[in-house]
Order: sequence, then structure tokens, then C-alpha cells
Amino acid sequence: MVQFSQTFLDKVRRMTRKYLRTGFRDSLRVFVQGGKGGNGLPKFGGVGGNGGNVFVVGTENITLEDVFKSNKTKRYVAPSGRHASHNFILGPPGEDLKFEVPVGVTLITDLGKKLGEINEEGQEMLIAKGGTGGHPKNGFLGTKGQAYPVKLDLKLIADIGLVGFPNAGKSTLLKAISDAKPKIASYPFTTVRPNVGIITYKDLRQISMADLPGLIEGAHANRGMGHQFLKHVERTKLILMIVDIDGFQLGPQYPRRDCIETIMLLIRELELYNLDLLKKPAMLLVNKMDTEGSFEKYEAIRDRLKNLEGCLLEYPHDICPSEVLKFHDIIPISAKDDLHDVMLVKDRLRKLLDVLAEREAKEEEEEENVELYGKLKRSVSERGPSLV
Ligand SMILES: Nc1nc2c(ncn2[C@@H]2O[C@H](COP(=O)(O)OP(=O)(O)OP(=O)(O)O)[C@@H](O)[C@H]2O)c(=O)[nH]1
Ligand SMILES: [Mg+2]
Repeated sequence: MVQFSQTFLDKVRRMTRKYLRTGFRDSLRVFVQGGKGGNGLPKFGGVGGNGGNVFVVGTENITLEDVFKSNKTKRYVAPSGRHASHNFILGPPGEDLKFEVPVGVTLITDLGKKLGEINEEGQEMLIAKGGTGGHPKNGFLGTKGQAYPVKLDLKLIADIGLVGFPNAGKSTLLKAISDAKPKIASYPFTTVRPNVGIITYKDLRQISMADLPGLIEGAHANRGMGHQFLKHVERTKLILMIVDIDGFQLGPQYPRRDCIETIMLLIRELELYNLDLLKKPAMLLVNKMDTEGSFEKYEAIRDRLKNLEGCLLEYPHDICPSEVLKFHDIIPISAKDDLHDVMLVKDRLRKLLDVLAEREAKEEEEEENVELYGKLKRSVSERGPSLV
């Protein structure tokens, strides 16, 4: 009995916080090491084989959890090159070691140096070079391969990122608009890990939307857990901000923030996390328009919503960002009860993303033209005009 309760207590003590138990892993630290170079054979001028390199390969449809499960030691060490010998004057090299990582991973060293990003299926990146085999210049002694810990930092790649305070209705909207089945509840912090849903249109075009845990005031200073998920917003094409028409209050001891204040605070958190986020295209949804008095409340703030920049001076600067997000659309909706509203949002999102894609394609084309013109100019100045 004593033993049983001791084991039980140990188990309880070992339990991690709930959001850490959800199995969502968005970073993983691994150790990588290139193989050692084989030694040469001075007597016969033999050269040792080079050590194998370590590569990562981008793969869709795997998670960092899969990477962890497939190698719980978290060590990736490539084989050494073989020593030169009588039979092998040139020692055979060690084989390269390749391991799969999810697309969307950034590789960072412990010193914070970014080694690179994996953005496409099949993309390969060398992360630890094998040592050189022994030869006359290194005294026939093979050198060690590169070895260091690397953090695999995953940023979800979704077209749209939902941003809002807890309880605003982010998951409700995701559920109504996409194939995702997120947990919805009347208490804050229901969503504890990012959730991606796919919105499918009649012409079968698909757009992905990521529901992120709610942000709170001071998130930039690591309050709450929404902040650690803000990195996922960095990769989205569009920020979809969702606020409650009634605003938000974290608890009785915290101030109640009205609708405009919640917008300002959310923009401020984005700004404090990464100023570049404010350059992203954005859309604002004012939710819970089915609740009592919501229509009047919306009418009362309508003009200020249209001119958020003008509101910046109205609030103390610890609430306000230095500039505002430029919302392409501001739509009052009821995510829970009004399918028509949800369909309108679905339609507007598609239109906006299409316009953005078109603009991007045009910019790329212009860039290519400038490059092409530059090449032409250079070749003319080098070779003179071509005679036809
Ligand atoms: N009346 C009304 N209630 C809504 C609406 N949308 C969401 N709710 C309710 O608001 C509560 C919170 O909804 P969620 O979708 O879980 O909110 P969330 O933003 O995902 O919250 P967190 O995951 O905690 O960040 C739930 O009780 C929903 O039923 C709406 O349009 N009208
Ligand atoms: Mg939620």
C-alpha cells in the first residue's frame, strides 16, 4: 500500500503542465556530428576516407514529435571515414546521414545563429560536415567532424493566422469555417496548442487557417502562453484578428478592456513581438454580434473602427501600439450562430488572398524583368550589339 501510494505520488509529481502534455512540439534540440575522417597511411601515401556529413531533409506530413519518436537519443552522428590500409590506399568515405524534419523548420545553434530554413519538401541542408581524411597536409591524421547541438524550431505554415484574446471565438470560427474540430468552451485558454484547419472552396481551392492560443496583455513579456505561439503568425500570409464586441477581462482583479482597447492591445502585442508583423495584410472580425445590445455597441464604435489611427492618441501609451495594423476588411459577425456571416468571412478571405497572390506574382515578374534587363545591358556592353 505504501509502495503504491509512493508510486502514485511520484507519478503526480512528474506530471507536467497541461499544455506541455498535449503532444504538440514546436521545437526540438538535437545533437549532430559529422563522421571523423579516417587516418592515412604515410608509408604508402594512403589517404583516409572523409567522414560522413549530416543532412536534414524537408518532409511534409511529419511532425517534430515524429522526429523525436524516431530517435529518442536525439543524436545524429554520421559514420567515420575508413582508415587507409594496404588493401584500400584510399580509405572509403563514411556514408552521409540524412534525417527528415518537417517543412517549416528553422535550424538554430545554441548561440542563436540561424543556420537556415527548410521550406520545401525534399529540400536538403548540410548541418554537420564530416572530418577530412588523413593526407600529407594534415600529417595523415583524419580530423573530427563538426559537432554541436541544433535547435529545430518549427513555425507552422498556414495562409491565415487567427489572433485574439482568449474566449473571443477563434476556435468557434475555425470550426464553422473549416474541417477542424477544435475544443470550444466558455472559459479562457481553451486552446492550448495551435490547430490548423483547411477551408475548402467550391472550386476545390484550399486555404489553411491556424487557430492559436489566446494572447493576453503582457504576452510579449512572456505572460500567458500565447506569446510562444506568435512565431507561427510570422509565416502566415494574413492575420485574422478576432475580438469580442464586449471586450475582454482576464479576471476580476484585471481591468476590463473594451472592444477598441482589445484591438489596440493585440496590435501592441504583435508589435512588441516583431514590428514586421504590422506590415502583414490583416482583417478584423468583431464577434458575438448576436449578444444583447451588440448592435448598438457596434454602431457606437463604428467610426472609430474605421479610423483606428486616430484612436491612438485617445489611450495611454501602455495600451497603444506605435502604429496600427491596416485592416483590409472589418466585419461584424456571429461566429457561433450565423452561417451567413461565416460564409461572408470565407468569401472575403479568399478574395483578399487572391489579390495578394496576384500582387506577389506581379512583383516577382517585375523583379525578373529588371534582372533580365540588367543581364541584357551587361551582355550588350560586353559583346557589343548583335548584328541581324
Ligand atoms: N454568443 C456568442 N458566443 C460565442 C460566439 N463565438 C464564440 N462564442 C462563445 O465564446 C466562448 C469562447 O469561444 P472559443 O471559440 O472557445 O474562444 P477562443 O477564442 O478559441 O478561446 P481560447 O481558446 O480560450 O483562446 C464559447 O463559449 C463560445 O460558444 C458568438 O458569435 N456568439
Ligand atoms: Mg480556442
